[in-house]
Amino acid sequence: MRQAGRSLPEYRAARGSGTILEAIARPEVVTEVTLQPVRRYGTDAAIFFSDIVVPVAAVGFGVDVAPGTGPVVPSPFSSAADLRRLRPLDPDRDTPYVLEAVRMLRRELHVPLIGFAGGPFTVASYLVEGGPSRNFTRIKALMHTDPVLWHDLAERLTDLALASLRSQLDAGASAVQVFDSWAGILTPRDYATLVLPSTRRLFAELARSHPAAPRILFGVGTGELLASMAASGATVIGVDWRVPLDEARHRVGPAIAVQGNLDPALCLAPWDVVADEVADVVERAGDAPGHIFNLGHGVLPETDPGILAQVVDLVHRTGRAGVGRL
Ligand code: 1CP
Repeated sequence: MRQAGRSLPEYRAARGSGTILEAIARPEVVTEVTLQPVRRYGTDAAIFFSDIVVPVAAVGFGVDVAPGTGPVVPSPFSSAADLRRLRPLDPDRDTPYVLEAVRMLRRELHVPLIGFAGGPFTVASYLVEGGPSRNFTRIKALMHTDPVLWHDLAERLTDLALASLRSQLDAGASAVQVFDSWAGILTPRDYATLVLPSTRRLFAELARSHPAAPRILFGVGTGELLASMAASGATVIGVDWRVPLDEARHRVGPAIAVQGNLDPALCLAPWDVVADEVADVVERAGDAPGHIFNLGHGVLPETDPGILAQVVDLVHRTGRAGVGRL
């Protein structure tokens, strides 16, 4: 349940008034904010508190995260010369605060910690568009006008994600999630030819260095991409609420686990409606080969924390014991 903590009063208190990138650079704040939803809800795993733009910000690309907006890039990526702004990540030097927070969490947590990074398309979209986008016109134009430059950009971002994920696993994370949140804006062919290759390399290299760590790939609106995503080397595919999980299972095939997929907006409905939907998700997920119960995307800020507590409790009572443990 990404951003499960964001709607909590204790989150604002711990985070203070600085920017999110400042909060992310303070290991004791990151540790506290990561622990809060686990404490309150008793979830079976914790998602590390950070952001997908941390590696690009740490190598000095020039990106900030604006309150109420998200990532903003005053000088967007536009030509081959901008590749120089994406030097390799040295996690010990560039993001020591991430590693310290992961180590602190490893000591505090009694459930697995999920480390994460942004997928190549989603991180590139912020760098090329200059911020959040509705139609993703600039990045699509770049992908189709200069596929060689796109390839070089995607490969640089894959190297950054790989270095970051490996460092999080080495510091004590148990699993990784790649958020290619906005990949669903692409045609299946563009995803398969322009994004899947770098994603495959990312997961292949992770499988080589950390074979035991589950690899989750997530995106929104990816119904038509699920079969392609299942060929990425991920061991778990995140599914949003638009595709029922039994149908998603058909699309990803028998060897891959699924994650999801309660509609976050449903958590604003009366409890009996929510309970029916939770039961439906658990039912459709079936048994094999694994289901991580989750929302289909992040928690909406107006969500009542009490409803989320009831959701977690219901899943624990009705889900199949042991199947969902990472
Ligand atoms: O100041 C704040 O509190 C701003 C809100 C916020 C938070 C809590 C942002 C800005 N980032 C984060 C933390 C964050 N980001 C986490 C930590 C775990 C958690 O809170 O549960 C994670 C996993 C992310 C990952 C992330 N950042 C994604 C992928 C996940 C997803 O939701 O699809 C994306 C797309 C971002 C970019 C981003 N950062 C922040 C915002 C508002 C956005 C989205 C902007 C947009 O709509 O394009």
